[in-house]
Amino acid sequence: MTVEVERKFVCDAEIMGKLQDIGAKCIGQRQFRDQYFDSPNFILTLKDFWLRCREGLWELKCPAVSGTTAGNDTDALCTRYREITSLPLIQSEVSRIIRECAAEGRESNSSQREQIDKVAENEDTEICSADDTKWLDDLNLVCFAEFKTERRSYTLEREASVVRVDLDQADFGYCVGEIEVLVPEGVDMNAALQRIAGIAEELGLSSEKKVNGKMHVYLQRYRPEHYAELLSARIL
Ligand code: V4E
Repeated sequence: MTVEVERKFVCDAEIMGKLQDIGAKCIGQRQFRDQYFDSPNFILTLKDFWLRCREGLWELKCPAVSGTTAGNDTDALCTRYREITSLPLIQSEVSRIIRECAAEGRESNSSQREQIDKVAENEDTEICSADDTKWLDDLNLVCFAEFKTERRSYTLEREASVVRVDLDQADFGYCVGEIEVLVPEGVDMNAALQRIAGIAEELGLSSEKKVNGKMHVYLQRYRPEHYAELLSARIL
């Protein structure tokens, strides 16, 4: 499994030129549609788990422990998520999180009770294939966000490792850039954080504050109730 260490940045009109200037290689452009799923009472996202289907491929981003010693500025601008891409693993992890939430006994209202009962009824549900969405129904998961992204991707080589830069344009009118390094799980993340900070400096990016991702803006605009809950839980 890998951990994605990532820093988002605001894209300006000069960014493509700057990438070229620092030796970035454009590796292509593609469009994809993302759908994100959660329970109606936001069990997954309130625990910072993000379940996504991108063009038929499933991924669960799970919060990763920082693995760094100091909470410095470089740290604060980056996110770290462990990525699970095997569907059976995703299904068992999601099912575990929902059951754990039930066991914590925080489900007091009737819609939350229904959610737990539904999961309990389906505890023996067989693992299904990628195009079979029965498991979503069984776990009472619904799509809460759907959007398309046009992505232009670049790679940069620094000290024998690859840094990736993506420039994303979402169909709801938001553009964002990402500097990303993939680290094998268990490996120290400091080198990745330093590498990202180095590229950000080469690109002349301001290092003042964290930049919002596509989901942040999407929820703020289209799912204000969900957004407010995530803000008060300090997930966003
Ligand atoms: C992890 C996360 C979300 C899931 C979407 O993650 P993101 O990397 O922003 O999307 P994308 O399209 O670039 O995925 P990739 O192609 O890299 O797999 S939505 C919200 N989060 C949490 C989060 C956060 N709290 N803060 C920031 C700056 N980003 C994400």
